[in-house]
Amino acid sequence: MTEEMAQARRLVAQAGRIVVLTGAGISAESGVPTFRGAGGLWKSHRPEELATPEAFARDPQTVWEWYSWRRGLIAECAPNHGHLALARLALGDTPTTIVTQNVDGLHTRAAHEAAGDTDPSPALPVEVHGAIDRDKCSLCAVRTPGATSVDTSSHASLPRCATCNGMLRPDVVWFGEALEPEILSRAFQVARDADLCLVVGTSALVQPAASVPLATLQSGGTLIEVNIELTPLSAEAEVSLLGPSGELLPELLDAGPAP
Ligand code: BV8
Ligand code: ZN
Repeated sequence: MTEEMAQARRLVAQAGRIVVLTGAGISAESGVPTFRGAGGLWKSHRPEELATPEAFARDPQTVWEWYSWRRGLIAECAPNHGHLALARLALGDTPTTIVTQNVDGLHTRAAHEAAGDTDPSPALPVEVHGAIDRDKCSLCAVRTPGATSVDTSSHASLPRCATCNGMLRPDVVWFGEALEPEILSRAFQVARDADLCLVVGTSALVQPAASVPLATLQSGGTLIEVNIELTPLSAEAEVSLLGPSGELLPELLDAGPAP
């Protein structure tokens, strides 16, 4: 065990209240492409181009094709050892809240898997950017479960709201759109109340999510980062564990008492 890992395990053991912020990197080992890594580009479109209300207004068919492709891909994926180690932590004795930027639903599936027939709710994530497997009406905002594959063959075939016939969209937060106020304030509240923040698999470039760990720092807490490379938050981290989260999180969180 490296000295960094031993130190990080001591910090976890001593923590009174933990917040975790995750990004696309935690789902990479499950086969979900990250935004900035290889596979982030779709048909030469950058995610920031497609994940906007402007793109949807301009060309809903292409945006729906992208989300239908991602839904199909995510449906073939499963939570990995990183998701499961975090779920076990949150189901354990130290109060822990998982805040995620991911819309893939893998933290939720890990919570149910790790909880078995006990209550999974302590491990259910705060999804600050929404969930890809839900639809929301772009007119009346009614939310409904989303179809894994959407017929994008014509504009007329795109999904419509059963309540007002408005165009349905994925229930995710697009660039330039505000996050749900109560979800955002919950994310920052648990970060302020935590004395340890685990930052896992995020490039920490998208706001306001990237500021969640700073709320823990500002209230006197400590950061541990897990990533395959250094990020803008590395300088703020007490310990940066460099490597795949699917391997490092079980080592950090599972095995026996800290040395
Ligand atoms: C808003 C849902 C205002 C959709 C997403 C200039 C400066 C500051 C901010 C802005 C600015 N210009 C614009 C903004 C605001 C903008 C923003 O931050 N833009 C960035 C690009 C500069 N933010 C917004 O628009 C937000 N809204 O500001 O509204 C407002 C306020 C009031 C009223 C009206 C409006 C909304 C942002 C949310 C957008 N939606 N997702 C969808 O998914 O389709 S963001 C999306 O991108 C993800 O959810 C995530 O947040 C982000 C991607 O980041 P990561 O998850 O970190 O992924 P990435 O690929 O970048 O990095 C992966 C990391 O993992 C890497 O570090 C890699 O090394 C690591 N890794 C890889 N493999 C592994 C690994 N680590 C460990 N193990 C591995 N195996
Ligand atoms: Zn509607």
